[in-house]
Amino acid sequence: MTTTSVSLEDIFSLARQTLLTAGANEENANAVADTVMRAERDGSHSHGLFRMPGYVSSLRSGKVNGCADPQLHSRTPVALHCDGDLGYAPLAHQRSLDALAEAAHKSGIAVLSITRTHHFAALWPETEALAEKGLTAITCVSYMPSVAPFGAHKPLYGTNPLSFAWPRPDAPPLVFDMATAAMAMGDIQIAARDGRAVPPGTGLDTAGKPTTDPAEIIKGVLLPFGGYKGSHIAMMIELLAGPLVGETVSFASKTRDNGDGGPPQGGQFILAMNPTILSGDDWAEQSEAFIERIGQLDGVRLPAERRHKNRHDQGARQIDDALLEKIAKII
Ligand code: NDP
Ligand code: PYC
Repeated sequence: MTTTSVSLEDIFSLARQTLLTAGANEENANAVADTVMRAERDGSHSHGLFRMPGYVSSLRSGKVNGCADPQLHSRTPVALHCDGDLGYAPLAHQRSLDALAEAAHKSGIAVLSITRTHHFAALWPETEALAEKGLTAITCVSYMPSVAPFGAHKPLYGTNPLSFAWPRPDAPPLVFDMATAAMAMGDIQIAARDGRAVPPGTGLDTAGKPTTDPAEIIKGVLLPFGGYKGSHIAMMIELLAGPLVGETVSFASKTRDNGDGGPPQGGQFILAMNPTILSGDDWAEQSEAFIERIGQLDGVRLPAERRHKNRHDQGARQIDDALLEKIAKII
């Protein structure tokens, strides 16, 4: 694989220009391009420029509204809803997360349900933004059937990511963000592109046999992480990001999807909690001692440490030439 050095500014401009060319308006293009640039900056490669062909094909097919005008309203002081207007999720986040934070700061806990949206990114930008405001946050989305429930050989659950963030007074938030599939679909696709085998236990081929060949898994099915326990977390996410918020579960999302390669219409569940109201002013004493204790153990690294370290480097990133060529052809 050969690569080219591209500055963070140019990554943003490339993503923005590509989205504008595909029909997005300024506000939507800027919101998505910012998410793409931040993914490349932090080293979330499967959800940065790699996703541009999918973003573009769904704009061009008309499945995604590139001029979406997401609308936020409060159903109660602690139950907020954003109608995404069939656009990509980042603009809905920009228009909703401050209000969610304000509601949680005031009432101790608040929920944001997002419907009629298309999420094709990492989830940490949402939880991390809330934790940077002193809140603890949980979010999840579903996808399209690509994961077999434990014991099955056929896809029913999406790759269904879950992100959690905890605020720290004098350090960046503690954040994890993970697919509940043994591997995110984006990482499987990158492994297939690069001709790399994946670990045993990642998925099955079309005959339902275990395989480490990512191309066979793409045709077959992914497995949930952690056996039946991960499978149940994936099931919970289907319910939280679907029926709870007023959207569909993965298999129903697929039924109305046009198969253009971009993300399906779906929902997002975001919960924000204020530790000062729920616990008291000294909430951080115990959590800081706990987090420090984890970090002191030999062989352990905290989730998000890798991303935050990458973030300190504001220099150019190495981008796969084949991907740059693919994006250039789209424009
Ligand atoms: P990873 O398995 O790479 O990482 C999961 C989490 O574990 C991260 O918080 C990561 O922190 C942390 N981590 C990784 N390795 C270690 C380690 N050795 N020790 C301690 N912590 C570690 O993520 P996935 O491949 O499961 O998911 C990748 C992305 O795909 C996520 O951002 C997810 O949101 C996205 N996704 C999006 C979907 C969508 O529908 N929009 C669907 C599925 C996935 P760190 O980041 O610092 O490495
Ligand atoms: O990597 O599984 C994935 C994924 C699905 C939608 C966006 N990313």
